[in-house]
Amino acid sequence: MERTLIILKPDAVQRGLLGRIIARFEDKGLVPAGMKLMHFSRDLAKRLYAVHEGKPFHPGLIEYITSGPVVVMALAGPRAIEVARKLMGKTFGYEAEPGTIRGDFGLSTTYNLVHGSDSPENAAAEIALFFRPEELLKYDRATSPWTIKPGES
Ligand code: 3AN
Repeated sequence: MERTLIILKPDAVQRGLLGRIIARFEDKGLVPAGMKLMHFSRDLAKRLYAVHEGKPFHPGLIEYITSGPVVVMALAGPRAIEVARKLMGKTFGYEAEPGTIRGDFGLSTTYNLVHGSDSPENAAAEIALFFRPEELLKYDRATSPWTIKPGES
């Protein structure tokens, strides 16, 4: 089963949207494999956003992601990376389609509520930044056979 790394950013925590955002992923059938509440150091934030180093928005992005607690989750499911990004919607709230997390809850260029890995390579690297292998749980939810037909890929 594919895994993706999701971060509920400081605005999601401060606005009390954690439950509503996590529900979107749960409703879709993605299953939490790991979850923690953290306050990123600047060093950790820079490692997460190393690919954006040098871009004009990079300093603001580091400021934002270190400005308060965040929730970090590894989610598992078929095509979890693509599915999670569809649920999140386009990067900026004002462009994101209604029905998506960013489309329903955000309007900002900076405060865009969630992060989701964008490729299998980045998902593996990002998950390893936050979780030791033994912190990632493999289990079936009671409803799993009705979310994904057994044997289906
Ligand atoms: P996404 O989160 O939709 O994958 P990316 O990978 O293009 O978006 O950008 C990573 C993060 O960088 C975004 N989540 C957003 O917080 C920030 N970002 C990207 N472009 C801008 C921008 N022009 N102004 C401010 N922040 C930006």
